[in-house]
Amino acid sequence: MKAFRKIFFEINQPMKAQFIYLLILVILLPSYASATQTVKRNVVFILSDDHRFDFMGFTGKLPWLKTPHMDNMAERGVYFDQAYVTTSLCSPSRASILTGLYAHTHTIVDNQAPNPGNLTYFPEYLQEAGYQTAFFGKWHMGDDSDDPQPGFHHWESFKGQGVYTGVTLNINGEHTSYEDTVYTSDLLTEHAVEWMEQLESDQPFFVYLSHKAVHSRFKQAARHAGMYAGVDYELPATYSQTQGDSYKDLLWPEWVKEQRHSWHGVDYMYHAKEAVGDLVIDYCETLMGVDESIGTVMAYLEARGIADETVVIYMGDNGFSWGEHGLIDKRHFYEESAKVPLLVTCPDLFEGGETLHSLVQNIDIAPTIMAMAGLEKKPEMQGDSFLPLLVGKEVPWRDKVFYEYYWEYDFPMTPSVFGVRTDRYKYIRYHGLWERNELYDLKNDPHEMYNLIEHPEHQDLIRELAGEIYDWLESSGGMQIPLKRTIKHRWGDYRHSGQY
Ligand SMILES: [Ca+2]
Repeated sequence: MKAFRKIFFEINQPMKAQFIYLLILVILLPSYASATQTVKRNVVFILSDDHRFDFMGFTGKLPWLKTPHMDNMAERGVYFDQAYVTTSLCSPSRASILTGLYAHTHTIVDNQAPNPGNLTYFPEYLQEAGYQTAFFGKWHMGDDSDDPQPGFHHWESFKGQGVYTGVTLNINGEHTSYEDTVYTSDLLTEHAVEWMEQLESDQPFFVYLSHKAVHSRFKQAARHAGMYAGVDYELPATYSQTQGDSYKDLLWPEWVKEQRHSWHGVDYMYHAKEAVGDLVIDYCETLMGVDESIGTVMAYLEARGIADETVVIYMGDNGFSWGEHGLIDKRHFYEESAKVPLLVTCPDLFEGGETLHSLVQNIDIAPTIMAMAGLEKKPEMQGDSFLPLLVGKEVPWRDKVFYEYYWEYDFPMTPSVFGVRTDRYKYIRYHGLWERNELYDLKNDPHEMYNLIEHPEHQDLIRELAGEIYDWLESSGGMQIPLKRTIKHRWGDYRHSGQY
């Protein structure tokens, strides 16, 4: 001690200050470290294609629908009943999930738009943090390629939309074709489990299990064929208004009437004369394969003893209309198109059985999974981590979500759309055609039946919401309408087939 005192008093003043600072740091460091130390959670992210938000057993929307494993997730975890995509279309939404960016920022604004080559996918940050990462299934984002993508140690994918049976997988650069008897949802799940099984136990892992299901043309696993035979699909409240002229009194835009008889309308769905109810049954039987995939993953995690500590997220890439407004499919900004299922479980982190009403979006997935790994989101990311909401922390959160969809050459019946949705109102603004816009009061009109766009008492609100759309676009580099080079015959347009 004497020697220490001697040295301490003999050193000069600046050195003394430094010494004291270091001493304080040494004393404080252990407690600081334990306060900020975050467990690197294992994360399994299961993404389905075109699964709308309310077609799950526990929502009660369809009394005959069975999704026992989604129901189980809702019981074990949190169900977000206000989860939206920022663009309701496969490629833009997938790019937003992977980057945390809006479509006008990442620029993959439709299913044809090329990858700009300058995007960073959040699993790349997980790799840097020591994670083992793997991708299984549908990529379908920026170019029609099945090549391995950055961010994944293990890769299994197929080109474009993929197929339900007899798939050819690019597995880490090598192609393997499977028999027609092999159902793609099962195969991808099996491979994801096999990959988790071979990992060293001390490596944190991230699995991105990305189903082809339930995209059209729907094809159920053989074991699920006929399970809903004979059930009744109750047509939605807004199904019939464009059969005649009653939509005019409700102030619906004309494009909605026009689209009724098209690839994406109930009177000429996929250019065939089919009944909505029959397709809904195929869709729901196909969904059963996704539900069982969740069940298989959960059973594996249970068997390994890590079900409570692992974060499992189930989400859809966009919603789907089944007859609402006389439409099928997605792209537009009505609820069933823009809203997606979102379920999260991790019993070690938060209790189950809760429904959260916060407005969350696909751009929040990257920051949230990074937070699960103990990482801060990157400053350029436009979404936010909803981890604090899951664990019940009071944090400032957005009170509105924005929406964009850019007109596609292949499906010209849906116009470009910009929109904003608050907890009560939705304003939809069309771009590039002679058309009225829309305002809905979702509290009093959950089916989006009564367009309030002309109501005098709502003009101030409409004007304010229009301003907020422009504030959002201006502040995020979205004031240019993206134009992509497209020289081909239109794919989904029977009126102008064979024309450039
Ligand atoms: Ca999709």
